[in-house]
Amino acid sequence: MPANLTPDYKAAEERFRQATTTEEKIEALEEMLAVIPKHKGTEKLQADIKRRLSKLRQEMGAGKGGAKRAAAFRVEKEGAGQICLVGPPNAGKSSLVAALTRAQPAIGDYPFTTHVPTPGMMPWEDIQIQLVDLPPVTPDYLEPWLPGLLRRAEGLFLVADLASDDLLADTEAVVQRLEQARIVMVRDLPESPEPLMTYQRTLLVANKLDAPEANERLALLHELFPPEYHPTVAVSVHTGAGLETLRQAAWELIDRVRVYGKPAGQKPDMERPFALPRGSTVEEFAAAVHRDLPAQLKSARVWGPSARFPGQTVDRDHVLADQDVVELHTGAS
Ligand SMILES: Nc1nc2c(ncn2[C@@H]2O[C@H](COP(=O)(O)OP(=O)(O)O)[C@@H](O)[C@H]2O)c(=O)[nH]1
Ligand SMILES: [Mg+2]
Repeated sequence: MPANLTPDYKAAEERFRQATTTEEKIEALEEMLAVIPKHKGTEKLQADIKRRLSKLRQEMGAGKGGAKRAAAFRVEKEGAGQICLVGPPNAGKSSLVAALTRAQPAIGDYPFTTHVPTPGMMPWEDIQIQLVDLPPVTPDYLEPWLPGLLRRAEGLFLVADLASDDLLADTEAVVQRLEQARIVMVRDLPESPEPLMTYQRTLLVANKLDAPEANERLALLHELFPPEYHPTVAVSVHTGAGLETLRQAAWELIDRVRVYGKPAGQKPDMERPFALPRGSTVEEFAAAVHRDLPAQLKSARVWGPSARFPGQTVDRDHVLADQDVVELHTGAS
């Protein structure tokens, strides 16, 4: 079976080849393992990556508690998608995560309050989106584990501080620092990406709209980051302004569709939608339900936006739309 390795995988593999430190190598291998298509054709390769990873982790761990340290910085993905919050110190990243989720990251007037990634789940309609609060990024401060987390996210919030006179310089510094780490914040993923670069869809979140002169600063921000290239949502955690718009924008940022499963002859399960990348097919939905399903799939029926009429019979290449209901038929049913 062909391995069908994706551009993401190849970029991570290239980073691995060029890595000079053990930490960089581990980060690249973890990324390779995270994005490698999981099927029979790649099983050997997966095992090989795991072997190399555990060897490097052992090297790191010798005397330094490296493995344990690394685990503290990993975030188990949950929900429909993961958004990481990056920004300068004090912009309100932790306040945003606290306001939008039930997580309670430390909030402080002093910078560098947050030292480890702190995830929380943000409800939106019938799904949840994972937000990850992170330490700040400045020209001379970037946690070594942070770029790896950003690469694996489904999207980023770049949080800017409308109460700060250093708004433009601080925000631009984050963009620059991440580009040095080969992460480019974009509105849309490029059609011909540069090798070695990771592109992340990013929403500029301008916080503290309640602050004096916030509107003037927002206008300046728009000049440096024109909204047509940098989608922007202005919010205030303190007054709640813009937070509903932000939830909606977060859903659009992760670029997923919700698909509801329907067992043959039964009502659809409207409680727990599957969230799949936009453009996913019936076959990919089947794989998300169970890894063995695509092989057994005979036909499928679709109700909802992508169906020409309710209950249309479609083949496995049919592209699904948000809020489709899908009934999968296997050999047995
Ligand atoms: N005026 C105002 N202050 C805010 C707002 N959101 C957060 N803050 C304050 O900004 C400071 C830094 O917040 P924090 O969430 O710790 O920022 P972080 O360093 O980006 O995580 C705290 O004193 C917050 O109370 C807001 O919407 N308006
Ligand atoms: Mg914080």
